[in-house]
Amino acid sequence: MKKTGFIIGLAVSSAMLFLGGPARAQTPEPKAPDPGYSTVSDKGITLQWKVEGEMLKVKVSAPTTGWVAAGFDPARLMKGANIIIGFVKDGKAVIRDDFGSGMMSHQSDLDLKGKDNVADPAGKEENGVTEIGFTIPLNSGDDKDKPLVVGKTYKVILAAGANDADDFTSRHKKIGSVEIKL
Ligand code: HEM
Ligand SMILES: [Ca+2]
Ligand SMILES: [Ca+2]
Repeated sequence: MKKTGFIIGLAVSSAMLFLGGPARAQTPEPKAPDPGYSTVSDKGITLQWKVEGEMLKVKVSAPTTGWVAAGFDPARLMKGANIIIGFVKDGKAVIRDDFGSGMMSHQSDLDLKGKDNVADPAGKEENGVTEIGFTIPLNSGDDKDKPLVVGKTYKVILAAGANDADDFTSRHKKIGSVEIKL
C-alpha cells in the first residue's frame, strides 16, 4: 500500500515537473515587451511602439477576440484622433486607417476622402488576446492622420471591442488613455 502511494506520488510529481509545475501554470508571466519597442498599458490594453526612420511601428493588444484600436493625438474624446482599428478573423489581420470624425464617432479615412496609410498589417489571436501590428508614416501628409514629431509627447486613446466583435462599428467594452514620448 505504502509503495503504491509512493509510486503514484512520484508519477504525479514528475507529471507536474513535465508540465512546468503548478505555480507556473496558474500565474502566467506577463508578456515581455517585444525587443526595441516601448510599452505602455491602460485598462488592460497595451500599446507598443517603435520609431523606424520616417515610420512608426505599432502593436496594440487587449484581452478580447474582437477589435482593438489606438487613436493618436485626439482633440476631444475620439474627435481628431488618427484612429487605427483592427481585428483578427480566421487568422488574418484586418486593419483600417480611421479618423475621429466626432467626439463619439470615427470613419475610415477612405470614406472621408483621405488615404489608407496602414502598412505591414499583422496580427494574432491567442488565448483570448488579440494583438494587431502595423506601420504608419510619422507624417503621412493626409489630414485624416496626425503628424507625429520625434521627441514630442502625445496622448493616445486605446479601445477594445467585445469578444467576437470582428468589425469596425460595435461600441467599445474597454477604453484607455496613455501618453507616449516618441
Ligand atoms: C467602433 C465603434 C465605436 C463606437 C460606436 C464608439 C462610441 C462611443 C460613444 C457612444 C462614446 C461616449 C460614451 C462612452 O464613453 O461610452 C465614446 C467615447 C469614447 N470613445 Fe468611442 N466608439 C467607438 C470606437 C472607438 C475607438 C476605436 C476609440 C479609440 C481608439 C474610441 C475611444 C473613445 C474615447 C477615448 C471615448 C471617451 C471616453 C471618455 O473619456 O468619456 N472609441 N465612444
Ligand atoms: Ca490616412
Ligand atoms: Ca487616419
